[in-house]
Order: sequence, then structure tokens, then C-alpha cells
Amino acid sequence: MKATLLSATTLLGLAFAGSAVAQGVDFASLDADMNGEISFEELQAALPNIVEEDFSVLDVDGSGGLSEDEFATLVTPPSGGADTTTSPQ
Ligand SMILES: [Ca+2]
Ligand SMILES: [Ca+2]
Repeated sequence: MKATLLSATTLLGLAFAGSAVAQGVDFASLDADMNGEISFEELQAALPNIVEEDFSVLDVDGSGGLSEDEFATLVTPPSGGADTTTSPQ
């Protein structure tokens, strides 16, 4: 099964979220209950502007939480990388 394609709108949202994540939020700190996945509520605690639509796109396997791999999608720009507005620290 192919993963849901990211819409342009979603990409804009993720770019915003990604910049917030880049400000020092990591997987371990987001996973408040340490169950190995980041729930929508856990993600929303760090990214108040994230919407369930974005979350469901990130949750590729539909488990209801983001694994580390799925979370990596949030912090790593999708293929292409033409938009390099985030400068390396
Ligand atoms: Ca969790
Ligand atoms: Ca998942």
C-alpha cells in the first residue's frame, strides 16, 4: 500500500511544524507516556497548531501514534529538499 500523498497544503503545515520541532523538540521529550509512539495529544502539546489531518498523514500505518520513523518524517523534509529555509545549526 502506498502512503498517502502529502498535499501541498499539508506540506505547508508540516513545514511549519518542522520548524517548531527544529527548535529543540525531540521524539523522547514528546512521548510523554513513553509508550514508544507520539499520540496526537502529545504532538499537540508541542505543536498547538497541528491538526488531526496533518497527524493522520504522518501516521502512515494508522496506528494512532507516531513511531520514531513516522516522527522523522516531520523533522526531515520530504524528498526534493528544494526548500532549504532551515539553516543547519
Ligand atoms: Ca506516547
Ligand atoms: Ca503510526
